[in-house]
Amino acid sequence: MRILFLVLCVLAPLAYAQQGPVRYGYRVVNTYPHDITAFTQGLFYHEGFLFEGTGKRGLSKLSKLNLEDASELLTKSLSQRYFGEGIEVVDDKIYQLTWQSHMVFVYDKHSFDQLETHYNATEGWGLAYNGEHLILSDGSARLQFMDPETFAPVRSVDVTLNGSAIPNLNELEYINGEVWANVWQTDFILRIDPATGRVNSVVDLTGLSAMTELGSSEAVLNGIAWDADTERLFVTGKHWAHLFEIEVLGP
Ligand SMILES: [Ca+2]
Repeated sequence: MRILFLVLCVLAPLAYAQQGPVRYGYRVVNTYPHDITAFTQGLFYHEGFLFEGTGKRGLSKLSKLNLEDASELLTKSLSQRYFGEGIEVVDDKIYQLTWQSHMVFVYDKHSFDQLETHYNATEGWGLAYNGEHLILSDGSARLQFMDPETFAPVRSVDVTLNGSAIPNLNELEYINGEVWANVWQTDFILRIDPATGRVNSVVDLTGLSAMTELGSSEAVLNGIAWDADTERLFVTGKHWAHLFEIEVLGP
């Protein structure tokens, strides 16, 4: 049933992509190790390091990682009852969502000491930051823009492709004025206009998961990180043995 839903909601609109959004391909620039046991739910690159948030109860954590060898420099485990989701940095704070617990944890980015918590009314999936608001996905087609001080929603948009709402927006990244979103259980990243929710273009990462080992049946593309200083784009997946630097190729 879920597969049928995805075909109708995601793949069908993409089939008409030649009349709508541009479809981009990719090239692998570099391959790095990634912990195959990590159920990747949040990913960003900041000041020379990779930060990853993982899910599953009892295995959820926030980690600061060395890109080259995936060694863990700092880690904070969540309590057994929380399922970790998206992460993002704002100034000196790192935010971490939980899936269905409505809890948002805020840590000092240097020590991972917990500073505060916030309430999120919806499920927590992906998180990004546009320099003013945190951008949250909750598994639906909606992106919410949250005040970082209070985590209160300021506005929202529904993401559409050729007029159809695209649900299952998962891990997010804000890149040069666009929101990039993994669509859960697909090989597609949507490039979204944050003002209107319209999908400007699609990055098709078909074939990438075949270039790594997959650690479980839940191993799907999820994790986009942008190094704005050197303009490097990193992607990985849940239970993937590798993280890839990719270059997006024109249609
Ligand atoms: Ca991200």
